[in-house]
Amino acid sequence: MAEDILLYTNPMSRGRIARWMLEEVGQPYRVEVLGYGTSMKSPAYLAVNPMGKVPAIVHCGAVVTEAAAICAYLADAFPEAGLVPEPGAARADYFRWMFFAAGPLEAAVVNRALGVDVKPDQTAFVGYGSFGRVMDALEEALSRGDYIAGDRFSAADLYVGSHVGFGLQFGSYEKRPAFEAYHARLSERPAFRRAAEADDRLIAEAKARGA
Ligand SMILES: N[C@@H](CCC(=O)N[C@@H](CS)C(=O)NCC(=O)O)C(=O)O
Repeated sequence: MAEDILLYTNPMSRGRIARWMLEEVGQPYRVEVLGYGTSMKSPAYLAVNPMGKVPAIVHCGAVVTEAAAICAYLADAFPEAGLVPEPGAARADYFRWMFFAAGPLEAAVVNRALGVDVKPDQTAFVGYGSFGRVMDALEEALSRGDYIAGDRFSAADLYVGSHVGFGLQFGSYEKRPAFEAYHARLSERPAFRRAAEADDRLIAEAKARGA
């Protein structure tokens, strides 16, 4: 059966993660680019994602929102792409670090960028504890091998690696050698390059139109 996948995105967004994942699974997909504050908040799109945020995908009628969920969903939907480790230690790390990145890691980085100050006596209550502890845990996990879950690239690398890449690009992560080496390794992937080129092309076209 021909797969029917639609990606709602904006080239300057976490939609870049979903596009990279689609390129990794190698299935054809269509793209609908949404504008911030405009089509992203239209009634038609709010019916897809009531958050009015990108990315979202629709696969054979099923809606998936949340970049991490999109990665996990596509990895499961297309097992032939080999992006989910077999059950066991690598699968445990796959779930562990994907959820870590979607929860504590993202919250710690965003809160820090927004100047939210977590006092030492509040760290037990805050899910990420402290920014420093999150960064140290991530660095330790990335120092164990080339990939975060077992000895092969998986959707967990794609998701965690996207956060590391954004963090290094926007200066919200320290340039620790383990982060830089990991990002350099992942960005050599042909699917990453294809996705980045497609999104960068959209950005250049919008710029040329004066949008
Ligand atoms: N938790 C969501 C976050 C999605 C998100 O915040 N997307 C931003 C772009 S990176 C967005 O659509 N912002 C538009 C808005 O909130 O109006 C995910 O991981 O997919």
